[in-house]
Amino acid sequence: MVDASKTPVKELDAVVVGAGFAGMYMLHRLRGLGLKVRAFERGGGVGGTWYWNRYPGARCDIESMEYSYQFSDELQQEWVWPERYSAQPDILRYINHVADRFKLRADIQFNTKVITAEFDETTHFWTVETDGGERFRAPYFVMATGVLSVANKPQFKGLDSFEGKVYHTGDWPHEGVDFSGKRVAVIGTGSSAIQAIPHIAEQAEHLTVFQRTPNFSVPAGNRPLTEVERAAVKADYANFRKQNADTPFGANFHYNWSPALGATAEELKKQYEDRWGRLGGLHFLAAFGDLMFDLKANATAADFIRDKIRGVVKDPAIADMLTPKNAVVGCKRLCSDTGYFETFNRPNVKLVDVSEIAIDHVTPNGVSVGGKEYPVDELVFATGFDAMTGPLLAVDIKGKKGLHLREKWAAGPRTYLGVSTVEFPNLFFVTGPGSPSVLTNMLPSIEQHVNFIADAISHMQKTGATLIEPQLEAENDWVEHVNAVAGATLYPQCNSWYLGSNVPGKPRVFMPYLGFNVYVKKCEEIVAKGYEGFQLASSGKAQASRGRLNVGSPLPGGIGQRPSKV
Ligand code: N01
Repeated sequence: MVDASKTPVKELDAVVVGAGFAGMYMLHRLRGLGLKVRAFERGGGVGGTWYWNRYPGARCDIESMEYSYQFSDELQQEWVWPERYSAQPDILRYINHVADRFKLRADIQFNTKVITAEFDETTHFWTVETDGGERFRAPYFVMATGVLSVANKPQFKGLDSFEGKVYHTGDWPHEGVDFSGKRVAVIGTGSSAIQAIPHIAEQAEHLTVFQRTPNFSVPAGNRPLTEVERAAVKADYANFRKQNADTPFGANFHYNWSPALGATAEELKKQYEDRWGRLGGLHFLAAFGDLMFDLKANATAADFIRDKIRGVVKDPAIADMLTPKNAVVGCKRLCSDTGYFETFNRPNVKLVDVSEIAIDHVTPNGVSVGGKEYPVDELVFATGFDAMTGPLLAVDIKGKKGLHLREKWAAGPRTYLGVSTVEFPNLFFVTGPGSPSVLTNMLPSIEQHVNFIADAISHMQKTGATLIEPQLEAENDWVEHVNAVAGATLYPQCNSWYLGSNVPGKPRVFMPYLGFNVYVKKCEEIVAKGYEGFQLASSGKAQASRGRLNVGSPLPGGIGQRPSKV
């Protein structure tokens, strides 16, 4: 083990953690400001989510022509997306192309984890330390670590005794996995499982799926893109992007804003059938304007999907197990599939309900539920992630007066705009908790955040400021606003990872902000008012913020807690 305190500290202008879509664009923008930047990436290559999630069937649920960078028109004009929804290898190919085209690799240090970061109140510099024992010092520190990059892997009793191989969808072997002739188990039925299960079922001798909660899923409607379709978007890409940006999800979901409540049976059927058959996937949630606001409206969508499941799955008992009861469509992320429900008609697939009786342990040769052992050769965890806060708290970040970020956020994350947090000056999050991020097309969200951060840094350089930190009042107001917006919808009503409820012991807090277009406008207003809600100061002349956290005692509640006043 290298003693980091003895290694010389290398000087940089900015440290970026992560080299996925967010980290790469951050690096590009900061280099454009003339800064000496280094991005640290724990993986051996670029791509983040798309580097790690190589499970069979991994595919994006946002359309390819939208799930791509827009900062370079040459890039968006020259790139050719083969399919309507891109498969993981195509996205990884794209992001590697971007790394080469903009010569980003020279400033990315791969196979390197940042493990600690500490702010110096005198110099206004951050010092970060890597797992290789290197130390770097820089005035700006950006966490571009993604929102779904820390795996949630339940530690079932006996797991270590399992004699076969164990995989997690979010950390899939690069060489792929051949399940031929194997008895495979998949634990979980979220988006990752729903994409992987049809592929594994085709290859494996036998597949057992352990389902704790059935999920709503809509056929993606994936198909090759035609040259005519690509050309139509490229003919006016800027306008296409602008129109999509002016929506709550930052995506072209063909919104129909009229309410489901009051619609005739024919109108309901027409919208839902069109979105089930032609538009597919997440377009389903944009069928009516009140689906995420009114339980009765939502029930019309839920009933439609339930009928579809019963129509597809031949065995009524299995269809019933796969049908979400008393559940709100979209409350958990709506899944997008290709042949998921059909897979349960296969003779080599078994569905095991673990909602009432949980998996009690793993044996050397199988999975045991309620005393019954299901024999298995290989085990796939499709059990999701410690979302949003997990990747940020994986680094031990120490702000003013030695306050640890995980201490400050013990009762849930608190941020201003999802970009920054009081007591941690010059630290920026890309798509942090309190930002629209996971409820949007991630690419425009990432670009908007990166631009906001790069512009703030540019502003600091022009004005001579060496410190930027949100004011406590602004942060408190933002947390309250995020809560108020979420509280007016159906989103906080279920046990989703948006609320952290998939990770035992995690504070139940609704983390994302709802409304991409509103958020962007708010950010623009804040900038126009001279970074309203932030304090900017020069080294040695830092103003006291308008309030002060009680260091060491976490605030009672974070983003997603019910507001005390609305
Ligand atoms: O993870 P999840 P994911 N015993 O948390 C179950 C994005 N994504 O990796 O619902 C038994 O959704 C858990 O059960 P329950 C997308 O944003 C996008 O699938 O908690 N089961 C659930 O069924 C997505 O939402 C794409 O009761 C256990 C599953 O594991 C996000 O990533 C593709 C368990 C986890 O589902 C995460 O999706 C893939 C236990 N102890 C992912 N613990 C696309 O773009 C957990 N589970 C299409």
